[in-house]
Amino acid sequence: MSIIPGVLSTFKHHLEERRRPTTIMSRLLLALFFVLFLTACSETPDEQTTATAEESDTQSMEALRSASTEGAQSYFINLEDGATVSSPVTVQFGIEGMEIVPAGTDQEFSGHHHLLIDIDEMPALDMPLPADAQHVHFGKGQTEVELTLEPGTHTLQLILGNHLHIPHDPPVLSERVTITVQ
Ligand SMILES: [Cu+2]
Repeated sequence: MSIIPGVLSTFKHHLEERRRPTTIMSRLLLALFFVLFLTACSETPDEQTTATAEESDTQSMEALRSASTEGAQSYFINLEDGATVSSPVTVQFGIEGMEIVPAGTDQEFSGHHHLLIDIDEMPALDMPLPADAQHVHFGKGQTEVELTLEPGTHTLQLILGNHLHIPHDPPVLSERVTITVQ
């Protein structure tokens, strides 16, 4: 009965179609769900199944990264490591080897700037960068910001993100500069 495998594979295909997330947000929610799920039941006998789920999820996020050009880097145009500045300070972003485009523009070798403020540990490079006061997105393609900082020592670093805010492969980073705000 050769019709049965055909029907089964059609059915399986249908299931896979249904399971495929349609938007990035649902992929992210799915990723978050898997992380929580894995944390909750990492000791269960179901380990084989969950490991497979984690693997395929990692692959799908990995596939959303974009390639960078060789030697591409970002840099601070008007800030040097060790500089003393007054707040608010205008910080200008430079880029070499890549093009700056607004977020959402899926174009080869391009992206938008993100400023990491006082970040000690680099965020995950295979996921969208967090968005908060310490991970600032410049999704309109801006190349400078007027930054208000508390007096004291601060670190600043640029990282480029692709159309989905995911760092490139390899990541396009600036030097991490330490500045003193008077
Ligand atoms: Cu972004």
